Amino acid sequence: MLRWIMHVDMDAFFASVEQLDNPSLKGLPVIVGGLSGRGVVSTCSYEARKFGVHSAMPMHMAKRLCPQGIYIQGRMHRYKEISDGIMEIFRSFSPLVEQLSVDEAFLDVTGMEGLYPDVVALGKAVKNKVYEQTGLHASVGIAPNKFLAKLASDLEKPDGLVLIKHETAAAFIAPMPVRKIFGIGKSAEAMLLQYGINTIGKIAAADISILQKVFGINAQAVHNLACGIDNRPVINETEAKSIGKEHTYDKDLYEEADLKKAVRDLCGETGWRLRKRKLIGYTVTLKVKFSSFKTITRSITSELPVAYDEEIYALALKLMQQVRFSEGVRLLGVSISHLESEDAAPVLNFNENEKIKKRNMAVDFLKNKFGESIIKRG
Ligand code: TTP
Ligand code: MG
Repeated sequence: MLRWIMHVDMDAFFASVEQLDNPSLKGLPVIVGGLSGRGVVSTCSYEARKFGVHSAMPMHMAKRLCPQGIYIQGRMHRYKEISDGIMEIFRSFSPLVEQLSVDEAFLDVTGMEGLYPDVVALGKAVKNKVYEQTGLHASVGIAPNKFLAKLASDLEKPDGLVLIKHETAAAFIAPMPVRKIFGIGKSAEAMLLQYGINTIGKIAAADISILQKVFGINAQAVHNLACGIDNRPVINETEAKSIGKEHTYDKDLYEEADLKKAVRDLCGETGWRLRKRKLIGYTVTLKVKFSSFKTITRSITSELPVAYDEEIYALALKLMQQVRFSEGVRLLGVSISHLESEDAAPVLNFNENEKIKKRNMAVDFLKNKFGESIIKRG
């Protein structure tokens, strides 16, 4: 059956909320993030992007690029509050809503366009309602599937609305660079270039045997995406499922090296549990309980699905940078949520981490056989 999938993503979300709560900041380069020494940029307003500032950039670098910027410490609970309201609005348009992160979701709106002049009018109605009820702008992509809808919502940001039609989808994406495909990174891009493949259209036209050399067992999945085909359903997440592991330490941890090693071990145990259930996840959460029993959690959502220890650890490290370790740590926890079946993900980080995959498989084999305490990364 032909579907209509909508992807909605808020524009410069955290920064827009700051401008909403303090209208004198409208039109100014607003940068939101951690303001401590090792802080990074969470996001910035489009005015600040002109200076080259972007998400995940160290704060000190942003300050160099944009000294006149207005720097604001993030207020997660406020963003979460607004996010909840936005998700509620989405649910008023469709019963099938899959929240991807704090500011984006997929809506399966198949059939609902019948209530409007056309599906674009439905997209406009969603944007308008979000704006009326929150004062914030969203960008919308409407397409036959998740892959195309997400790609579309990004094309005319901010305040964008892009429709990709069923009949023209393949032709529409054909001239785009290969990196637009979920999961194609720098090294896959370089390998493809060796075969003269530099656009999505050329992947679609390529011999599957060539794609196998680059993508291994994921060749068919990549080929499908390049042809505009993606059958993943929109999954209504009614319960917040997560998998993880936490540990209370005999002695409080103080040293950075000890903390990192502990987090790394927890990532290994989380990854193993995830892979045992044949799942992948998008959001990694780090929990820290300090000597004073003060407890905090920090989360990060990855664009790509993660399943391997190293991928989980890389995200957990980013989260560690957002935490001020000013006292001892009693407990650490790592968990992963926004889970999907391994098969539901279009492609994992393939290629880039063929080696990582083999290493994880070897570790899993031993853990499955002898129990999870048998092996920890050196
Ligand atoms: P995004 O939707 O990726 O970014 P954005 O909404 O700020 O900007 P736009 O969509 O218009 O390009 O992420 C949503 C929020 O998630 C963002 O406002 C801040 C947070 N975030 C981080 O904290 N760290 C990150 O590295 C990224 C990418 C986002
Ligand atoms: Mg956004």
